[in-house]
Amino acid sequence: MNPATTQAQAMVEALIDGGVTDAVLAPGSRSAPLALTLAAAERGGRLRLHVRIDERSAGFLALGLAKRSRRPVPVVTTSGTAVANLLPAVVEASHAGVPLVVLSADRPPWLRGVGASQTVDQLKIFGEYPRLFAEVAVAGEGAGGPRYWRSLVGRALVRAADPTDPGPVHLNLPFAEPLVPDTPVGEPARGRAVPSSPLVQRLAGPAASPPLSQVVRRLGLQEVPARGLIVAGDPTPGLDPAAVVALADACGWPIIAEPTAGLHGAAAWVPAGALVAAGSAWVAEHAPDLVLTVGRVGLTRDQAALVRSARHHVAVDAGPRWADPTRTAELVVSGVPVADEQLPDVPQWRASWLAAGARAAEQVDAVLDAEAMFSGLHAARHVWRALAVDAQLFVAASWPIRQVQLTAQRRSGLRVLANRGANGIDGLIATAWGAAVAHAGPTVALLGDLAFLHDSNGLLAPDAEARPPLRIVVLDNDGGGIFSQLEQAAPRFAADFERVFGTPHGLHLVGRSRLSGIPGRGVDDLDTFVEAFADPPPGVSVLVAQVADRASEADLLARIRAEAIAAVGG
Ligand SMILES: Cc1ncc(C[n+]2csc(CCOP(=O)(O)OP(=O)(O)O)c2C)c(N)n1
Repeated sequence: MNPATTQAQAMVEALIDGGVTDAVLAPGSRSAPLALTLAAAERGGRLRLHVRIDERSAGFLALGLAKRSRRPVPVVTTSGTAVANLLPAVVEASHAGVPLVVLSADRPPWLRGVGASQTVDQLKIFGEYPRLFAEVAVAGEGAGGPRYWRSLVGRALVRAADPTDPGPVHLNLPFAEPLVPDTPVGEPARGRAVPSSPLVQRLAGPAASPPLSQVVRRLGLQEVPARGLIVAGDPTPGLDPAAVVALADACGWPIIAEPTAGLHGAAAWVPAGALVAAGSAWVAEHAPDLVLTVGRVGLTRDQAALVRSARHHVAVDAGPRWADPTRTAELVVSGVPVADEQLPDVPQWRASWLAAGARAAEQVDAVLDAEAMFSGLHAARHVWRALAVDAQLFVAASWPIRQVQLTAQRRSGLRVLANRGANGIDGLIATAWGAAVAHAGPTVALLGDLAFLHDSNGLLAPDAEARPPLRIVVLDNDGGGIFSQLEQAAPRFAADFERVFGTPHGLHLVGRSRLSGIPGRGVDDLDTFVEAFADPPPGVSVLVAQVADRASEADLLARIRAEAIAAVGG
């Protein structure tokens, strides 16, 4: 089967699974993979297909079908002005809140803007009218495959039919040749032409906290699984950490949390959770039956693998663009579920995760304590331990947040923030300054040296402006340390690594602070760091920790990982 037809089959299968009963089509060549698949589906009695010559009429026909049936109805066109002819129907669908699903075929990107026939700019061609627009990857090697297509179609259907804001959605589908298969297209069938996974569904409207029994029934389960796990990332608006703790405690589930989740004080919180997730053999033996992700997860690849390992995945997110980077969620709920029935009592499940976490955390401490060099991990561990309960920690979303995640111990208090929306290393001093002004206690910002330099103008404030109690701790490893932990650090890239990734600068950061009138101090060993950290000057100040070189830090991390995985039993 050619890739375009495989993709069309997976997408049509997902549409049918998502409740689509009718589809409208206008003829064309680029849309052939979808046209043939829809015709085969109709032959198999799986949907009704309606054909019109004029795309404008096709659009309105689909609108009428969707309006009356209150079900999403796809309209399929070829590329070029065929798509433009759908605008009136899309506008009406947007204003009237009708779930019209536009599937426009397109030429692949390499045939655009070069005078190829019937090729116009179709990206966001309907402007702000659709509730969701996606340019779909060209099918083929590395394009994501059935899981991606099913996830995307599932999202589009859920968004189109969102009870609080229904409306049109637009998927632009570049198809590369060959557009037709050698043999007649078979009818799409679950588990035959394409491997299937459950299609994502959304339960209830915004901010609703559903009963847990309702959630598990929707997954097709008879009872709440004892082997459940919560993986909590950066909280999206409206998510209450206390509700996560209540659910975990009621169900006896452990929690693996990213630092900004606000869950590091919970009894269910697994210390060094990211390292437990890295113990693949241990995780295979303890594969959860249900993973509940809360907010935006995605700090480590091991955590993503853990989410993928679960039999069922429910995402908790109140937003219209819910987080599901693994594209495995079967169900999206807007609020943290509330436990509402008698749950199985399996105390050893949570205990085994907590014990694995304790073993991993012990190794982290043992390796750091035995290490002579002063690293960012040592500094991050100390900052976490030493901050008062009313303090706030603002942490850069690159290596520093991972250093915190690896070394954090269970503790009370301490609000942890980061710019996790886009994980940029820009504007961090000014963001921390703003957060410090809005916070009643002291604030510490933990940044790398590149992040510090990126926003060194953030240190500038006119004389009359407030100086909040803000300590900016710079972990200075002279360049981007995170890159030493990624694939580009492999020896075969050594000739270019420092120039294009590491970007050392050799600058004196204390001097840079003083230039802006901000008191600064530099330290280069743990004891002096501890002593300086305990004694901040009033107002805004900078403490530069000259830590080990980037390669040594990466080596230290690798040793910690290996020791922790061995201790976990992975
Ligand atoms: C605005 C912006 N530019 C580039 C990046 C890509 N990036 C991610 S981490 C990083 C290096 C960060 O270096 P540093 O702040 O010194 O922290 P370290 O990794 O050494 O701890 C870069 C350039 C980004 N996230 N945001």
